[in-house]
Amino acid sequence: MNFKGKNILVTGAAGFIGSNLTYELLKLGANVIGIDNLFNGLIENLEEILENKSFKFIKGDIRDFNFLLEVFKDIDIIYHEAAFTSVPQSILMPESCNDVNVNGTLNILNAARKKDVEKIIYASSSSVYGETPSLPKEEDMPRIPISPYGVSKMTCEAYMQVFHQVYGMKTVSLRYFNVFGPRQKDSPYSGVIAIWLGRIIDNKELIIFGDGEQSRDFTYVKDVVRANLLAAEHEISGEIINLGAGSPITLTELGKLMLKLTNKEELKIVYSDPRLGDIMHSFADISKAKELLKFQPKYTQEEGLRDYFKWYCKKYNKNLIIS
Ligand code: UD2
Repeated sequence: MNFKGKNILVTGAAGFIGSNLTYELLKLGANVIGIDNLFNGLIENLEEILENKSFKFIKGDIRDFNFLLEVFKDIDIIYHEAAFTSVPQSILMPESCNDVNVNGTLNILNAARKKDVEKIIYASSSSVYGETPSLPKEEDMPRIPISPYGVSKMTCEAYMQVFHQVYGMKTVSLRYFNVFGPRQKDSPYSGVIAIWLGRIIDNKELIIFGDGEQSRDFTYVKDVVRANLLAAEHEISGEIINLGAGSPITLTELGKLMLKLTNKEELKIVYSDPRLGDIMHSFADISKAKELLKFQPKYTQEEGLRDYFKWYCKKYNKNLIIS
C-alpha cells in the first residue's frame, strides 16, 4: 500500500509497539492520529514527532465510546495496539484487563463501523494458545488460554472475526509472540528483555522465574512493524495470523546471550519461583504470515538484541560495550 496521504489512527500510540509503528507510518508519508490514555504509554516515546505536522496526539481512553466517535473521522486504517499488556497483572486484576482489552476493543469495532473505517489491524497475542503441547503453534490449533490476559486477547480475536463475518468489516488479527525492542518500558510488568537490560546496566544479576527451561519466540519490534504494514497492503480480511520470529530460545539461553552481547558475563543468573499463569513454551509457525503477507523476519534474536542495545545506549547515554 502507498501510505502517503492515508489517514491512519494508532491506539496505544505512546506505548511500545504503537510508538514504533507511528514513527514508521510517518516516515512513509501517512497522516497519523495517535491516541493513548498514558496509563502505560509514555509521552516521551513520541517526543521526536510531537511537532510533526502529519501527526496529532490525542489523550483519551478506548473505553470512552464518545471519544472514539469524535476521533474516528475520515480514518482509513486503525492499528489497535492499546491494551492492558501484562499477563501477571491480569491475574491480579482480571476485571481491569477485561475492561480495557475486551470492552475497549468492542468500542473500537462499534465506533469504526459507525464511521466507515476501511480496515482494523489488531494486536493479538500468542497467549491465546495457552499450555497446549503441540509446537510450533499453528493458527487453527485450539485456543486454551491460562490467564485472564489470554482470555481477553482470544475474545477480541473472535470479535474481529465476527465483525468481519456479520458486518463485512475488514479486520485482521496479528498474534504477536513476545515482542522486544526500542521504547519497551523497563518496569516490573514489562517484557523480560527490557527488565534484564535495565539490570545489566545496573550491574545486577538476572532473575529467572522457574527453571529457565521455558522458551519464547522473541520477535524484534521492527519486524512486527513491517508485518503490520503488510497486513494493510494485502487484500486480506477476517484472518488471524501468527507473528513471530519462528526460532524460540529458552530463558537461560536468553540470559547467557544478553550477558555475552553486553560483555557482562561476570553477572549471575539466579533462579526464583515460577510465575503464575506463565506458559512453558511458545513458538510460532509463521507459514501463514509468509504466505498471506509475504512476511519474512529480517532480524534474528541476536541481531535484534544488538540493534536494541545500541539504540538504548545512544538514547540514554549508557556505556555498554556491545559485541
Ligand atoms: C508476553 C507479553 C504479553 C503477551 C505474551 C505472548 C510482555 C510484558 N508481555 O508475555 O503481552 O503478548 O508475551 O506470549 O511483553 N521472566 C523471568 N524473569 C523476569 C521477567 C520474566 O524469568 O525478570 C520470564 C517469565 O516468567 C516468562 C518469560 O520470562 O517465562 C517471558 O515473560 P514476559 O513477561 O517477558 O512475557 P510473557 O511471555 O509473560
